[in-house]
Amino acid sequence: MSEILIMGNMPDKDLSILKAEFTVHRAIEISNFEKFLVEQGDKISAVATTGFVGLHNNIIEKLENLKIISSNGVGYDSIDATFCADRGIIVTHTPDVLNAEVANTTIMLFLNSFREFSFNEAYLKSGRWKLEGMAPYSRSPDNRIVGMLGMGRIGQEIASRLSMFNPKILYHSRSPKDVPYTYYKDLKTMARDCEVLICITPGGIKTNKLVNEEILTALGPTGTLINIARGSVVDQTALIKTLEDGRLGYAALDVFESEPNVPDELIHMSNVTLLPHVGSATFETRAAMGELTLNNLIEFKRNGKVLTPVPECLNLEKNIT
Ligand code: 8YV
Repeated sequence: MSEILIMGNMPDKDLSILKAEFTVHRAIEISNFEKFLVEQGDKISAVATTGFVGLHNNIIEKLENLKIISSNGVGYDSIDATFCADRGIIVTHTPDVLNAEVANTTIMLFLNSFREFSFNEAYLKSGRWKLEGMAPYSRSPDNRIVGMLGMGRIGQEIASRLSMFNPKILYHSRSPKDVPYTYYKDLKTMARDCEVLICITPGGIKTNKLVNEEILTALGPTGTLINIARGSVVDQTALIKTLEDGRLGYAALDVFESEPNVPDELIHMSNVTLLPHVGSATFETRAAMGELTLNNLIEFKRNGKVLTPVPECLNLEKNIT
């Protein structure tokens, strides 16, 4: 029976499905992981991991017979997919099944920024309504100019769900897409022209700190930054600085530079909405992501095929199948 190494947590139900197909080793149950890698690393042909946990190159190097890494999550910036492809290791992820949920979370961040639900709820619960009278007005989410950094599958779902607020949608990506929105080749120009900048682009070296001080300043004192992508896409120090000195108006964030650490400066700002990386975190969507993670492993074991390889491993899959 093939042997699999599971990194991070996995629901019991998924674990028993894997146990029927593989001999399972769980990293969290291995007391001396280094010793395990030396003594048993060559037996491992598959790894199940998550976007949070990833898999370091120095572990991959020790798994000499590794063939597949199945990662739970659409983002796989915690795995060096090019390094894996060069070694003939196929990496899979879980695209599409979370598009709707992540788009819903983005709409929640968008609405909370404009209508200030968190503030209003605290206003009621702390008794201020009774003491001070009606809460102050907030801004309408309707008819805004929204700039999207990224127009992939989730970006398109966000744009479509935003349509009920009658926005004008602009987008920046490496090349124009077949979508009915206005393309901007230059991110700074788009930041200057929009009121809300939504980040939904993959993390990794290519997008590291793409949203820097210059972009945040261009977004401006009444502008709103929404980050539902990866903390690494935004320069967090510049974000705090521009929010503090009023060069940027508002921020709504689901992701941070060094999770689960969130700077106190952000926590104490009233013009900021913060979520603990819950973009896709519903029972339903996490179940679908878990199922796809397992199905990639099982298909590969039974038929030598995978369902959702990452782009870097597409050619590899053609050679396998
Ligand atoms: C998950 C995510 O929380 O899919 C992603 O890329 O950011 C999230 O939906 C995470 O990857 C699960 O490990």
